[in-house]
Amino acid sequence: MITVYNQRHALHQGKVEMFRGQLVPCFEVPARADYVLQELQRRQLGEIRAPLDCGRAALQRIHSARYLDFLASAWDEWVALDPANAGRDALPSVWPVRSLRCDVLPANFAARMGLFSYDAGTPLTSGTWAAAYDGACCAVTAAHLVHAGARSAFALTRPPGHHAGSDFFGGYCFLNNAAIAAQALRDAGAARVAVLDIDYHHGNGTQSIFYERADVFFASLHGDPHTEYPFYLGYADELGAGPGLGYNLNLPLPRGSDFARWRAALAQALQRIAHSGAQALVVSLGVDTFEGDPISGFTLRSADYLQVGADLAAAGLPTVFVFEGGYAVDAVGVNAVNVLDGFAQHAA
Ligand code: Q9C
Ligand code: ZN
Repeated sequence: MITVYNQRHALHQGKVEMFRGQLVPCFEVPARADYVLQELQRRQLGEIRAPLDCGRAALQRIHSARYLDFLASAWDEWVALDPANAGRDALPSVWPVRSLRCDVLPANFAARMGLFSYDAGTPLTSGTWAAAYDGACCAVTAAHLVHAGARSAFALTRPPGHHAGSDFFGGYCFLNNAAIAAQALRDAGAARVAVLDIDYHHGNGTQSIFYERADVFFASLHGDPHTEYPFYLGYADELGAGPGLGYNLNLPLPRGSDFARWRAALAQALQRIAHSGAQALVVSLGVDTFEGDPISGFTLRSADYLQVGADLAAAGLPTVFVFEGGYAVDAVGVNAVNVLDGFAQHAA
């Protein structure tokens, strides 16, 4: 398993997120990726390399130009408002809901923060753009390695990506690394690609990006959005639309679900992926399904992740893994690497 590691991930270092009326310390911290890297090295799971510069064009296959322009200049605009902002994270606090306009690009910075986001839990920091850009390049580099014949590759980066849509950030995500990888595989010549999202939270960004497309099948296992973030997407009746009808699969599971129940849903998703005609697989690898995760509600144990990797390998597809959530920091390295190790041990 080759790992493409984002050496600049720690440039994105949020201080606080809004939670129940208070600013609380961020759950999505640089140590998460450090622990995964450490565990990869400890178990000598394979070569670790740096990403190639994929260029803004690869990002623009998924994200709108005005959103990328905003992200690239947001920090400078934030500091220009008040030099004291240099020591604070930027968080949105106003959003255009139903009946308000999304087509007008306001000059006001706070108004644009809201236009391009959907929650107040995703701080934008001085290094967010640099870290997210290099992370997207890790995903593209991993996709190219797999397209060139590698059985699998792992994009080890943060911030995560699966909640980010074509023109919005949220859920700790800015650029949708998994979607960018899937598109890179398509652009390299794979006729059909599947994205399997096993993070605890529904991958609303990825779903929305591919919802009307038949060339990218999206499947997600996640906490039931009736009770779990991101609440407003991820229900079982979302099947895709237009040409994409039948190419979206949501398998919401109740909070508290154990590995047996989760694994049965995984089998269902893999069966649908097998029937989708996908030539390659992108896995949004979140390990916030872990029993010890501080913000999630499933009860997977560390050893279960070896089995998850084995099940994914049995699908037999060239596979790009993209790191997403997982907030039990002490266990995130073992859990994520268990998936990769289980895969590597069972990959033909
Ligand atoms: N105080 C990912 O796993 N907020 N994003 C939860 C916790 C949002 C998770 C509230 C969770 C987003 C990539
Ligand atoms: Zn998550």
